[in-house]
Amino acid sequence: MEGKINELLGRKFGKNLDNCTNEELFDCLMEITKQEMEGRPSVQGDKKLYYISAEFLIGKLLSNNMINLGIYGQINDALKKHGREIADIEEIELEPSLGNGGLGRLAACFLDSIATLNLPGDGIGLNYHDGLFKQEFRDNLQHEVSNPWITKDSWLEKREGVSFTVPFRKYTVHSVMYDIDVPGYETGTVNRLHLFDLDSVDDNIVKSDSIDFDKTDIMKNLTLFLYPDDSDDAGRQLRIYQQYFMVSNGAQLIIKEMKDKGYDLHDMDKHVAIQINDTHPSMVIPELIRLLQLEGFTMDEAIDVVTKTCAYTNHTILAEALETWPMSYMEEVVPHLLPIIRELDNRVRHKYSDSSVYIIDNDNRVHMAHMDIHYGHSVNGVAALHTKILEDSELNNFYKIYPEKFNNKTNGITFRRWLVHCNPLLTNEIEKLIGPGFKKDAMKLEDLGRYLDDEAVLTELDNIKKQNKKTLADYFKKKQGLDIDPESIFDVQVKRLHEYKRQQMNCLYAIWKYLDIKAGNKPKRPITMIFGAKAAPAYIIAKDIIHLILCLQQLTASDPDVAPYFRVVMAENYNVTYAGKIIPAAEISEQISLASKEASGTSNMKFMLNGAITLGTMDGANVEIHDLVGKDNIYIFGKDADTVVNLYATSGYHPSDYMKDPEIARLVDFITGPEMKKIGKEENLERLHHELISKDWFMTLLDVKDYIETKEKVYSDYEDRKAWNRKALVNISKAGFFSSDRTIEQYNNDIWHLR
Ligand code: 26V
Repeated sequence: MEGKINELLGRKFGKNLDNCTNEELFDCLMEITKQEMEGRPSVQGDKKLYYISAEFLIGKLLSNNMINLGIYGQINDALKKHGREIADIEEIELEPSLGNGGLGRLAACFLDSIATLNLPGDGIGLNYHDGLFKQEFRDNLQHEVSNPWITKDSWLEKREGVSFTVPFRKYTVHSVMYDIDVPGYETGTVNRLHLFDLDSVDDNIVKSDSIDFDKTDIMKNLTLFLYPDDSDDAGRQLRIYQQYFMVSNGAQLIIKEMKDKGYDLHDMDKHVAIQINDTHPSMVIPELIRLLQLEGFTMDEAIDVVTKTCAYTNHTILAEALETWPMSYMEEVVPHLLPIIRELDNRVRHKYSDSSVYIIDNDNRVHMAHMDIHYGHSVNGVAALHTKILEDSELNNFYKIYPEKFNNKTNGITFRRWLVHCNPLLTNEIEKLIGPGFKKDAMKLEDLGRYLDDEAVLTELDNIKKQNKKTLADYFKKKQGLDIDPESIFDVQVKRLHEYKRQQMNCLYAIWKYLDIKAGNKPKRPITMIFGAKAAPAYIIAKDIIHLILCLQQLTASDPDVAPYFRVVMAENYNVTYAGKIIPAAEISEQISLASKEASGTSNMKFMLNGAITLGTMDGANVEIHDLVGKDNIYIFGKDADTVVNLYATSGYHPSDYMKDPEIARLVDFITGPEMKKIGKEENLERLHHELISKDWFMTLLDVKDYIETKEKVYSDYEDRKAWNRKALVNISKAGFFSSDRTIEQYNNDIWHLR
C-alpha cells in the first residue's frame, strides 16, 4: 500500500509520503478508495429496495469507506511509518451535511447496514449543494452561514446519460443523477446512494455570509439547501418542489431499472420495495400511480401494485412536524397530481365515515401520512414505545382499520462508524477480549459479560475513557479555544435543539449547580457539562436556549469561585464529525426528553455503545435500553409517557403551579437576574423566561426537581469508580441489540422480503 500511495503522489504532485501536504494526501487516498470501490460489483437479486429520503446525513466518508473496504489498517500503517496521522487527513475532508439530525443519520446508518448484509438496496435523495447551514457563535448567539461541501474531486460521481424529465406547472426540468458508492463492511460489493440535481442550480445566488437566497427562482435554487427555512410561503413551496423532484426522479429510476431487467411492471411489488422515510417522499405514491397509468395501467391496477410496493416509516408524533400541504400549493407546483390525490381521497371517503382518516381535510389540506397509511402496506414506528403511542393514540383511528399494517422497528446505529471508526481504543480492547466477530455480529458483545468483575478490564476501560477525554479536550482547545479539564466528569447533551428535548432543563440544573457552588458547596470532582446543538433558523425559542447555554458558558468560565469546579461548554457547529469526537469521551448521556415526545433517539445508543451511562426519561428507545441493562445501570427520572399524554388530554399542566415552589422559581428567575443580564441580551433572556413561566409546552418544570436530584445521585455514584466502570461495561455488552444490522434484518424479514 505504501508503494501505491507514493506512486500516486508522485504521479499527481511529484511528491511522496514524506513531503506531500495533507491536502495532497487526502486527494490520493480518496482516489485509491474510489478505485477500490469502482472494481466491486453491486449487490444483485430478484427484488431491490429503494430507500427514499430527503436526508442522508452520511458524514465524512474517507475513513469509513476504507474500513468497510478492509484497507484502513494497511493505509494507517503506511501513514504512521512516515509520521502521518489519519486524523489530520480526515480534517481536510468537508462533511456533507445532508441532514438535520436523527432521521437523516438513521438513513445513513441504514445504507451501511443494507450494504453490509448484502441486500440489494439503494438510497434515493437530493444533492443539496449547501446542505444544512453552518453554525457560528457570535455574541453568545447562533448565526447561520452557508456550508458548501462539494469540491472538484468528491465522492460524487455524475452518471452521464441518466436524466429524467420532471414536469412542474411552470417549467419542465431535466435532472442529473450523482451516485455515491456505499461499500458493505468486508462484503466485496457496493450499493449506491443516488442524489438527484439540476445543472442550472446556481450557488452564487446565496448572499455571502448568510443562508439568504431568492426562494422563487426554482431553476437556480431547487437543490441549494436542505429544507430551507419554511416560515414563509416561498420556503414552503420550495419544499414541495424539492419533494416532487426527488420522488419523480426516484419513481422514474425504479421503472427504468425494472424495464432494463425485463420485468413486467405489473409485478412491481415482486421486484421492488419502496421505503418512505417520514412523509417527505410521500408524493411517490401518486407519482408512481401517474407514471403507471401512462404505461397503460388502469387506476385500480396502479393503486393495487403501488400499495403492495410502498411502506411508510413514521419518525415523530409532534403535530407541527406532520406534514399537511394546502391543495392550493400543490396546484401551483404539481397540478397533475391533484386528480390522483382526489381520487385516492374519494376512495377513502366511500369506505369510511370517520373524517379523521380522510386524506384531504375540510381546510383543503393534504395529510401526507394518511395517504401513506391507506396506500402503503406497512406503517412502522421507530421504537417500541413510539409504535405503541402511534397504535393507541396518535394513529389509533388508522390502527383500528389496518391493525395488520402496523409494526415496530426499533432504530439502530452502524457499529462500523460509531465504534470501530470513532473509538479505535475501545474497539481494540473489545477485540482483545472477545475477538473481532462483534463488528458484523453485534450480539457477540454479550460475551463481554464475562469480564464484569475483572478489575484489570475495568481499569483498562477507565484508561481508554481518560485518553478519549484528553483527545476531546485538545480538540475543543484547538477548535474553539475552550479549556476543559480532562479530569472532570464529562456530562453530555448533544442533539438538535428542540424544546421537547429539554436542553433548557439541563440549563436549570447548571444554574442550580452554579448557585450551590457559590453557596460554598464544592463538588467532589470538577464537572464539565458539554452541549452541542443547532436550532432551526426560524425557531426563536430554540435560539434563545442556545443563547442561555452560551451565557452559562461565559458565566461559569469567568467566575473564579466556580470555574475550577464547574464549566458549561458548547460545541460550535455540532455535526457528525463532532459527534465522532464527543461520544467516545462521554461519561453521562443526557436523554431527557419529555416522555412520549422523542420517537426513539439514536445518540442514546451511540453513547451506550461507547460506555456512557444514560441519565434519561422513560422515552423512545431509552425504555429499551433500560430493559436491557437493568435499573442499576441507567438513571431514570421524570413522569412517564402515560402521565404526560394524560396531562395534555386534560390540559392539566400549568407552569404557574410550579413557579409557586421557591426552589424552582429561584432557578427560572435566575435567567433574567442581574448575573445573566450582564452577560446576555435582555430581549432573548426575557422571552425565554416568559415562555417558561407562561407556556412551557414541553413541561420543563414538571420534571426539573426530580432531574436535579437524580443528577446529583449520578455524580455521587461516579465516585465509586469500580462500580461505575462496571456499569459502563454492562452498557457496552448490552448494546448489540442497537446495531442497525438488526434493524435492517427486521425491515427485510417483515416488510421488504428481499430474498
Ligand atoms: C419535520 C420537519 C417539519 C418542519 C420542517 C423541517 C422538518 C424536518 C424534519 C422533520 C421530521 C422530523 C422527524 C425526525 O427527525 N424524527 C427523529 O427521527 C429519529 C430517527 O427515527 C428518531 O430517533 C428521533 O427520536 C426523531 O425525533
